[in-house]
Order: sequence, then structure tokens, then C-alpha cells
Amino acid sequence: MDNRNVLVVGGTGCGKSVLCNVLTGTDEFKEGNYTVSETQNIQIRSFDWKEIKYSVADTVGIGNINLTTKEVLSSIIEKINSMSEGISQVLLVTDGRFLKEEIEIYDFLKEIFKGGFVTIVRTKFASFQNKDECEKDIKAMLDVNKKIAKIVKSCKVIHVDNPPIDIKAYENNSDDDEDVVTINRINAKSRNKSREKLLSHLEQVCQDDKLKMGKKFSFSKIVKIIKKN
Ligand SMILES: Nc1nc2c(ncn2[C@@H]2O[C@H](COP(=O)(O)OP(=O)(O)O)[C@@H](O)[C@H]2O)c(=O)[nH]1
Ligand SMILES: [Mg+2]
Repeated sequence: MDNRNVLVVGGTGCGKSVLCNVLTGTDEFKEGNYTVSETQNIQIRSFDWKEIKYSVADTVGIGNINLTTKEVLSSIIEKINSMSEGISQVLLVTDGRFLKEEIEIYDFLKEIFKGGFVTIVRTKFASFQNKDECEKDIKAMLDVNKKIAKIVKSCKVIHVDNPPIDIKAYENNSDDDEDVVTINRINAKSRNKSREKLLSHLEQVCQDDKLKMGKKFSFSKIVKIIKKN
């Protein structure tokens, strides 16, 4: 069976772990809101789709309060190295704010791989099923500043919405309980739609050739890249 390795990166709290759950169809990646510490043990999970085995790797985000940028980038390198066959596609997750952290990760990845390997996944976008709204949003990204415009132009952008599916009801109020069940159900539907969109995107963009990081990639080079920003 063919296999594809997908690396998920981005700032803290932008929805990386949720995206990994949605893609792999599990709840094994730890979701959290960004005031709480997030993914410490970077995880990989696999699933089969249309005769292809996909392995999805979550990473810790830059901006994590417990780790320095250097530590985060070196943990991403570790992750890339653990996928020994190489990376098929990088999903750079942003929730629309396009933080300095996301730009740093992009520059870093550009330094270690070349070419069109990155898909920007715009999360928390409720109108993700509406093509016009997605296009409008891409236009808005192009207008933020030159640097972001350059990144957006070099990548494919895909919009999704993966809202929470474990919202808890107030206690002792049956009416509210019903509403919460309904919201969770609607949110699960949105996640399913996002998954369909992501899978058909991956099917298109993942080539047989995988990206490999230069074996001699050194830590001092990482530091240089960070300092450049
Ligand atoms: N509404 C909505 N909430 C999201 C989405 N993606 C993530 N979240 C929420 O954002 C928070 C951070 O998500 P998480 O995946 O843990 O972020 P990470 O730090 O990038 O791994 C959680 O509270 C999620 O429920 C999304 O697409 N839509
Ligand atoms: Mg996480």
C-alpha cells in the first residue's frame, strides 16, 4: 500500500491537534485551548483512505509557554526525521491571525525543504463550505502585508471548521441539555465536511516523491534562521 506522511505545524492554539483528530478520525490527539499547555508528546497516527496509508504527525506550536522557539523547531526536526521516508505535505495551520510564529515556521521549513510542499489550512472558518467566502478570505490575507502575501501565493490555501464536539451542558436543565446535544451533533457534521475537503485536497497535492531534509542540517543553522526573523 502506498503511504503519505503529513506534518502538521503552526502556532499554539490555532487548531493543529483538532485537525489531526479530524483527519485521522480519532480523538487521540490532545485538544486544548491555548491558555493551557498543549501537545508535549508529539504524536503520529495513521489511517487508510482510498488504498493509501496516511500518517499524520502533530507538533508543538511556537508560542508554547513552556518551550523556546529553538526547542520547538528542534522537536519539529525530530519529527521529520522520525518519518524516515520523508514528508508528503506540510499543513501549516492558521486561525486567520497569521502570527509571527506561523511566519517563522514557514521560513524555517522553506530553509530545510524546497518547493511547493505547504498547504495553509485556515481553521475556525465557519463559512468554509462557501467558495466565495473562502476566496474573499484569501484576498484579505494577500492584503495583510507583503510577507504574508508572498507566503500565501506560494501555497495552496484550504478553509475548514472543526468546532468542539464535547461541549458539556449545564447541570439539571434538560432543555439546555438537548440544545448542547444538537450543537455537538452539528459540530461533528462540520468536522466531517472538513475531513472530506482535506482528504480530497491531500489526494490532489500529495505526490509520490517525498521531501527529505538534508542529513547535515545543523542546529546552528536553525538558530541563524530564527535570528534572521
Ligand atoms: N470553532 C472552532 N474551534 C476550533 C477549531 N480548531 C480548533 N478549535 C479550538 O481551538 C482550541 C485549540 O485547538 P488545538 O487543536 O488544541 O490547538 P493547537 O494548540 O494548535 O493544537 C480548542 O479549544 C479547539 O476546540 C475550528 O476549526 N473551529
Ligand atoms: Mg496541540
